[in-house]
Amino acid sequence: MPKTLAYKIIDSHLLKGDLKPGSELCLKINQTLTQDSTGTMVYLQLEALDVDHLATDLSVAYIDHNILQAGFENADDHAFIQSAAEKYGLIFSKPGGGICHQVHLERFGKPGTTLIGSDSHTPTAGGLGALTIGAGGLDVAIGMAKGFYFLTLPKVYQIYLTGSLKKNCNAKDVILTILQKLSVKGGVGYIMEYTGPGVETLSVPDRATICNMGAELGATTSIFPSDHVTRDFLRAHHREEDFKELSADPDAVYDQRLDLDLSTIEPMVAKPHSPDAVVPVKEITHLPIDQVAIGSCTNSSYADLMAVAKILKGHRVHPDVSLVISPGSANVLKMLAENGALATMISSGARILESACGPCIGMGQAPKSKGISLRTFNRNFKGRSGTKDAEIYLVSPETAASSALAGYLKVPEDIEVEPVDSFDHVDDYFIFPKENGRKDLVMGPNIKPFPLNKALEESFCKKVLLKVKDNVTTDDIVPSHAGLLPYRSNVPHLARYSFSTLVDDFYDRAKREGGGIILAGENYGQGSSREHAALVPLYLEVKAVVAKSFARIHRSNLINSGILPLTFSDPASYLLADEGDTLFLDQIPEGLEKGELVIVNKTKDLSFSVNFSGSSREKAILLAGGNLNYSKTLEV
Ligand code: MIC
Ligand code: SF4
Repeated sequence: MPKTLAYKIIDSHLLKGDLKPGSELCLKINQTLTQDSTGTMVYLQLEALDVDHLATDLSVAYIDHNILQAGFENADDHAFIQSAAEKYGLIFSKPGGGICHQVHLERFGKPGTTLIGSDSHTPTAGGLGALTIGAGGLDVAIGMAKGFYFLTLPKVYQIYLTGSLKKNCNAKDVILTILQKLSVKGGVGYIMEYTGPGVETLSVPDRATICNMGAELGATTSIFPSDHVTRDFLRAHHREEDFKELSADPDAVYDQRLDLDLSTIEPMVAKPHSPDAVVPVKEITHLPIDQVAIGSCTNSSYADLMAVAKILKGHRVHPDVSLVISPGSANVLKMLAENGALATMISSGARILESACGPCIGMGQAPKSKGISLRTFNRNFKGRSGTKDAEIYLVSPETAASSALAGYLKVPEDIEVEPVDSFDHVDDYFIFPKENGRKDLVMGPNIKPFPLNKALEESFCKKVLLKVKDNVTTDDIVPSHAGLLPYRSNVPHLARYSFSTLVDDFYDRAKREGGGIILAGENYGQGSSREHAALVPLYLEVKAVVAKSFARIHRSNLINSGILPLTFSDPASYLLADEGDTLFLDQIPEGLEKGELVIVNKTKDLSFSVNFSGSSREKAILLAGGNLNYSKTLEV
């Protein structure tokens, strides 16, 4: 039977299950990555799993998110993760080494392998022909401990590329165009697989940019074939031995198809506050801007930043604009320093930041009140920049740099960057595992134990604490910015800010009512993989979230925490309960088994049915009160 590339890799890593869309599989995992804002929880959970060695071929712990050290908290977390890396035999990438996805692409991603990471943009390395999936922290801890990962087999969406990009376009304009066509829900339940003659016109970093923002489509992952372009990239990074040619069978059958002629694409921009609010730049050109931020795991490669340097060369940033640039890796920064591009950026008046996530996660550079900021990043959710009333627009590095000079949103001129056939190889930020690692973990006072659930109850009667609309993000559930990120290892502190982008008093409501239920619309929990968006509700005794639909990673995180993710059997039932209503759920274990439960709304004196459409493993996890206890004894 002819196969898609995604299914070929899945098939070669299958430990359990069948290649049937919608069925649950167990996959062998070759690599894992973590970053620091989710990593503290991952290593606390790994410790709780009580293992003495890792089951993966390679695992890397990156420090790239919580970089500002305004107090001891972030530094404590870094020291903790470093000690865990040493204890368990992981590669540790020190702060300054770069953004996990960019560094992983340059140094470790391998065609044909599987990678899970505690970050939703882990699919970036799909640009190398690897199957790379963002997962909740506990799933990554289990991946390291046991070498497997459970996945509901997605369908495969073929994106058939023809033509080649115009000289003023970037791969960012491709994925923005796809987001415009398909929306932030368009990839839900799919792997996006890129095929067609247009593929070979895109470099590996271009492909990585496209795969990176597949996360914004809601896709499980995105993947490109591994071809001569991949070989050249790996050779330039001095690891040609990692190359393996891979593609779909010519007559592979896909579940959906989108045709895209790259030569018709033009510079695009995502308007506030969603990555799919996309229009061509030319439609809103002359929008005055206050800030331009270039970098992030989407657009911080050497080629992206060289294009920026070329545009800036000999010009000065507009007096009313603050231009900040964060190179994706120490490697990229060193090359820019050596070839003079860094000097060009400085001469234009740019502010150069550390190689890290930086402003993308609100770690500094919050715009001014009502500020308009153009960013080469992947998310523009309200408040994520650190300024609640700021307006964030997502663009390519070329559009960003041209606009920084003009002072307003501008269609960039044509630009060409010469390819590089040999990249630097900066090893100085890695600490490689030693034979006899340390035995203890370094835990500062900011590291608090994570909450654990109890076995599932027979029934409960709880109030609706909050009712929200469609597309609520994990940035809403647990906001992240420079003030809160230092508390990622301190769930009780984070809990105080839960849902604060939407309401002022969620914490008080939850404390007053002794927990409760959340009602939601479509795509609840889109965005970041942060499992804090489940751990905080667990800490606040949220028992169930009833939604029209869930985003994949957040749904798994809820199950891992023992919180019921239920869907309305009839979406219209969303109207049958309101904030403050008392809901009664009875015979819950039986209902889970059947896949259907009845909710009695005692306040309104009516009832409606909800579904749980999980696997038997997921039901067992919920019954056990979460995945940690369930997994301790599990072998495949
Ligand atoms: C993000 O871009 O939202 C993050 C920060 O990288 C998250 C992880 C986190 O919340 O720590 C992600 O995308 O998973
Ligand atoms: Fe970091 Fe931003 Fe990428 Fe998340 S999206 S990993 S915060 S650069």
